[in-house]
Amino acid sequence: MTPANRLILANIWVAIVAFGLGAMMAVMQALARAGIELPFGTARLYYLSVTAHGVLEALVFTTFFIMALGYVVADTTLGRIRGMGWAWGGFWVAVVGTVMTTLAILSGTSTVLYTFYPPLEAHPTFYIGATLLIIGSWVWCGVMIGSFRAWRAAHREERVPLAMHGMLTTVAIWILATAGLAVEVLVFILPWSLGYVDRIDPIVARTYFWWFGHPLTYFWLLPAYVLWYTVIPKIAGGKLFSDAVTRVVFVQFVLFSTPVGLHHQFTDPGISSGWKLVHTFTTYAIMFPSLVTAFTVIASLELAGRARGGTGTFGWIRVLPWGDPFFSGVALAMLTFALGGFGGAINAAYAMNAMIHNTAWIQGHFHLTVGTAVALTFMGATYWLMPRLTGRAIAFPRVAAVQPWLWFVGMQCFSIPSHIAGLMGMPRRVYTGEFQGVEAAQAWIPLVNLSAVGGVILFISAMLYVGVVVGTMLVAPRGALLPIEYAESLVAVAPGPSLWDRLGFWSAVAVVLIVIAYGPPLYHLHTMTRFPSQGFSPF
Ligand code: HAS
Ligand code: CU
Repeated sequence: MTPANRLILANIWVAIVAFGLGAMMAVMQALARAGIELPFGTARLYYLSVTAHGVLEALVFTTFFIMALGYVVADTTLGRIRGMGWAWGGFWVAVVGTVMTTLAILSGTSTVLYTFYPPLEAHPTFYIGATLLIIGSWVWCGVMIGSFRAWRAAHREERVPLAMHGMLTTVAIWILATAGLAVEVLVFILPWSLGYVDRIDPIVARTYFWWFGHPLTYFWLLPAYVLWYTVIPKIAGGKLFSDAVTRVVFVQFVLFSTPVGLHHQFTDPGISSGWKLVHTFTTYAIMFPSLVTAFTVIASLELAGRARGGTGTFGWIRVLPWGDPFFSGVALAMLTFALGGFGGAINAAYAMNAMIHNTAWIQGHFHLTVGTAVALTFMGATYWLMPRLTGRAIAFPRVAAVQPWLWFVGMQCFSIPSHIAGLMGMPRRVYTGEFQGVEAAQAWIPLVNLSAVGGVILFISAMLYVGVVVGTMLVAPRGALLPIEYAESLVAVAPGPSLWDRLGFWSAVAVVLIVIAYGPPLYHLHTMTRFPSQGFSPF
């Protein structure tokens, strides 16, 4: 095995272990919510489990998988990864951080959910561990940029390969996003958690959190988009519709996804409605590149379907390689994202947000987006990567072929009732099966039960995924390595670098936009009379 593949697999393994543990937590939650008596069915364990699930899936699984994908793309498009020593160093720092945070959660001292909003207070090791995970990911950013710069020095006249362009925009978004998190954790949370100051300002902390938290969702999404644009057309037997459009789309994500975050705080006091409106505009702007993506990926799939002999208005869809778990995983992820994106447009509207904020709708929304558009793409990508990294064919191919469909069915079963229950007023993050017999809540119960059925289907799908991957490593014989190939563009690619390749420049523009979007509301918050709070650890 090549040194690069060893590094990539190490990252994938951490991702999969986190995913499997997180999935076990999730099924307990779904059953507890459905009122099924479990020996561990106490509020204390419920919230501990929600915290572990959110952190392991949304922060650990995603980050390690994205680092792995980044290395795959750098290695295959640039020819090599520069700074392998750094890459391993960053990996171990991130692993140590993950273990620290996970142990802090499992010890019951850090039940603060994945958003860790103060004044909920965790054990300091929770925050220190999370900081190490982020530092590890910054090293990954450095290795990605270093590998690119070394390649650029030798290829001055060439355009950066498209998949790498997408990955570099992901890196740019991550650096810009984590700057907000660094302020929140280093300036506010750590001194408070370590006892140097005894109070913390919840709104100020949340505002820095969402500076990070919103672009975080695009840090998750863009690596999935890299696969949708640059690999899936190839797998489906066609071409990417347009390389040029794709480059512009990725740059738009850098510009529009970073000066946004207040749409998570529409109901928070201390931030003026004018600045909330500014963030509403940027939120709608960020839908634009996804709408272009919808057009481009469907056009690319149609090209593939027609190349495979499909005819008629919809005949090309039927002939696509639905039996290939990478393809079906991604296609089902895309279909689910169409629904999740529609919900996002509702969240983003100030008035409609008031109906769904802090309701079960939100968990419905993000399980369609990060939980399926992203996670199901990554699961499918694992089936694509394993034979290409290890030379082993996927074990249990029939199980692998069914697994994405189960995820899709389970997720619709989980998320659609959550959306409906949210519209009916059911709060998110509330632990109770019967809602203390409250009259208005009785109508939610069948929906919660249906969600729990979805949760069980998702759990089965998750275990099949882990089973196939572990089985592949244990029982599948080693053969020749399959190549990692990227799709060609239908529209010819312009030869030399253009303005759209100048990611340093676009990142600088994004910094200006962040200063405009966050400078005045933060200045206002910091200069108002503040009422900081002491910490709370309810469990
Ligand atoms: Fe969101 C809350 C608005 C996208 C994740 N979001 C969340 C939270 C998470 C999250 C985790 O404005 C909860 C945070 C918490 O715990 O409090 N979201 C949006 C908008 C979009 C959006 C406007 N969200 C995402 C993505 C996420 C994600 C992506 C993760 C990866 N979201 C919000 C708002 C809130 C929010 C408010 C706060 C709510 C509140 O009150 O708390 C847009 O980016 C969506 C654009 C997407 C589209 C869909 C394009 C469709 C495509 C597929 C086409 C292909 C097809 C395949 C159909 C316009 C690209 C065809 C297949 C064949 C085989 C032919
Ligand atoms: Cu957001």
